[in-house]
Amino acid sequence: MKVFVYHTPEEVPEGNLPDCAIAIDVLRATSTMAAAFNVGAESIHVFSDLDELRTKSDACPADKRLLAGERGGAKVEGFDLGNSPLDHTQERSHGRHLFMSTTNGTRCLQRIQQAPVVITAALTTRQAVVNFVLQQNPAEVWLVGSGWQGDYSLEDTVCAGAIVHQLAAQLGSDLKTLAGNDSAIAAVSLYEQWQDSLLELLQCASHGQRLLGLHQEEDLKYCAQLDVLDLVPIQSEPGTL
Ligand code: 3SL
Repeated sequence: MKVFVYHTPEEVPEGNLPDCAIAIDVLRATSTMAAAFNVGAESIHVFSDLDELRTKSDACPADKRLLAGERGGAKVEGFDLGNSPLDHTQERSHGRHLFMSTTNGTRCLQRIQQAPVVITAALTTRQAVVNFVLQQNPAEVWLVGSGWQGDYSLEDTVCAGAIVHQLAAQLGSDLKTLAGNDSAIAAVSLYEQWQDSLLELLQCASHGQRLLGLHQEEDLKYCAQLDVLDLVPIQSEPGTL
């Protein structure tokens, strides 16, 4: 197995695909997707265009759907939910089909959606993702951070590093053998530096700062938790988990 880390969707090489592609948006899209499935959401349909989302969601009965969307960190007007993992409770999300649009997480997922296996990862699901990858044993894995408008995000790269670190430990492999590119080794170094203070790292990160400015302290605390959810969101068809 070779594991490649790409800090942003823009870094992903054109023209080839891995056996397994993993989208990461710790703050907050992939943390929120895992939180929704954890309370029994039926499916998540991901859109970049809000009008397309509204049109497609019309085909789903109103009591079975939830419209969830964020622009600039804030809820889209007229939608049921924004992009907070804490929005998802049993009462609200169980049995519902989510129609979701976020700025960077959506773009990341769409960039890799043609790979044969596509999953999402967050710090909350790190161990479940590692177990899934070990069970599938793909020859080539890509971990792709969503970043922020084309820029590197600390929180996505530290999550990629946490996954590579754990894969290496469980495979009994050294990084030289497992890492497909230098970014994978750098991501592990970032994780090893911050593994005991992930919340502090999220609070230092530029998007963490942005969310703190929007009074989302509890979201940062939630998203900084490691290995608390035993599930892996898997793409069933492009754009749907
Ligand atoms: O950009 C995204 O995809 C979002 O996760 C950003 S936010 O955390 O909802 O602001």
